[in-house]
Amino acid sequence: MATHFTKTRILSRVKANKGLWFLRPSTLLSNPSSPTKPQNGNLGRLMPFVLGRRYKSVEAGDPCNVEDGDQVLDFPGGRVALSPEMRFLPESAEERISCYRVLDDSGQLIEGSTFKDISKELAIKMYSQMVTLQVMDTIFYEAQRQGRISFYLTSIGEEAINIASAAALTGDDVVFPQYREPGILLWRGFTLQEFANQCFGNKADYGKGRQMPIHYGSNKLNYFTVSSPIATQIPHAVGAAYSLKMEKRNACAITFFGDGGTSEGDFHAAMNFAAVMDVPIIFICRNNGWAISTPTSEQFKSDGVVVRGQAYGIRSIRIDGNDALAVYSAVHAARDMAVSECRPILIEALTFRAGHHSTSDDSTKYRPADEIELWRTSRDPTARFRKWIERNDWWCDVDESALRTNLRKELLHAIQVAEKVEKPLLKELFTDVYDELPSNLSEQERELRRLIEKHPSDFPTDVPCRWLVMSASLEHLLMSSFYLFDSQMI
Ligand SMILES: Cc1ncc(C[n+]2csc(CCOP(=O)(O)OP(=O)(O)O)c2C)c(N)n1
Ligand SMILES: [Mg+2]
Repeated sequence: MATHFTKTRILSRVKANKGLWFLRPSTLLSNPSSPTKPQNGNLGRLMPFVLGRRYKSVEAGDPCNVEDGDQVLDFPGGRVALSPEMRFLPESAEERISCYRVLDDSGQLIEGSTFKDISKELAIKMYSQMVTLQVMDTIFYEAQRQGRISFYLTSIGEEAINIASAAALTGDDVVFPQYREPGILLWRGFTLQEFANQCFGNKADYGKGRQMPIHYGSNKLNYFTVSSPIATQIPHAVGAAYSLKMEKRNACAITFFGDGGTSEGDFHAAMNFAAVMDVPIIFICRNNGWAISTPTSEQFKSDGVVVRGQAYGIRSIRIDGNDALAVYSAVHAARDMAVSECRPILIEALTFRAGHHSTSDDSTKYRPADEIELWRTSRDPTARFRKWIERNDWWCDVDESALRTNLRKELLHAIQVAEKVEKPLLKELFTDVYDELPSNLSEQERELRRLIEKHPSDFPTDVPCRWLVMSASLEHLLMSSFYLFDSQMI
């Protein structure tokens, strides 16, 4: 059944049936900055803004495959070529999107690969920090097992994504992490002592001991504090990128998230906003195969995450996340495009979570041990990068053992110091959200103090907290002066 349309017939029929308006961009507002005549109150004031934005969206949709003589449907989203064929898009492309790689498994450069050159100094710094991350993970993990900290989460297997992406950014770029990216902080100069202070929740922790271990953050280093609810950082990053754009800063926002994070609505809203607002941002998805015990096959049916970029109108690439040179080169190029063209870029880095999800997880319960072993040994990103720097004669066994021995010593020292530092004041648990403490929080604070007093053995003894000893009736009498008294004491 062939149907023949003419451009005018189609347009007039749709107009008549749907009551829609089809306007060419030029007819919408030839000069978006010249306000239309106010018609009535608020609406009149809003008109220039609304029309100005609509004009842009029409512009954005213009296709490149419309040729002279084609039958075309002109609609507010742009011009589309018409087709007499009823053709559904297939649910997937015939071929999966390929993965950009520079180093093979044995650390040898793949012939013909394009990558950004790095100096010996930079390569050694990158390698040393990947090792630092490994040693840090081993020691903090052991500290958790010994009961010295309450929780920990390693980045084992994802050292290249952490360090090589950090190396490709500048310190002005604002980072919004998920939680498996402490390597960026490390690269920016967060000390082992600062990591230890946060994990031990002591007085020197910038979060004042109010967060679980690994929820690092640093104002100074442009690294937003880790937030437990998955994917909430992604729209925040887009907002920050928009503000960088408005302030015309020579920087971008960069946000990290896992494959699991892409199943949250926040991911989709953020991608769409970033594309429509043309903001300088890099989205890096660490597709490590698992969201705790949920495999990617239960997260999405699409060809991974990279294909979603195009659906939102975002330039995208899939890379080997265990190849430090590929990560460095791709993030470097992405940053250039994001900043100079003011546009979002999506990077899907394929990797594997080679450790348990966290200290609350045992991944051998839901995945084969030999698969974990394979990724931990022959596919380890740090070992691969070491092979490359050794081939260049930039590294040897003596350097390796000196580095690891020193790091171990430094970390053990940092832990010992962190453990001895006082805990933050109990009072701090309730501050920094409201200017003035609301009554429900004051009540919670009083209740907590009463509980600690009643059951001292159930609470840590190293939280400095002087008790307000008072009987219930006396407390009642003094209620009005309580806040003043309390805030001066503790
Ligand atoms: C909104 C929300 N839902 C569920 C959780 C529980 N949770 C914590 S981590 C996680 C898995 C996230 O997986 P992924 O994004 O792939 O990151 P990965 O751990 O693999 O690095 C889940 C479901 C949470 N923290 N927040
Ligand atoms: Mg994951």
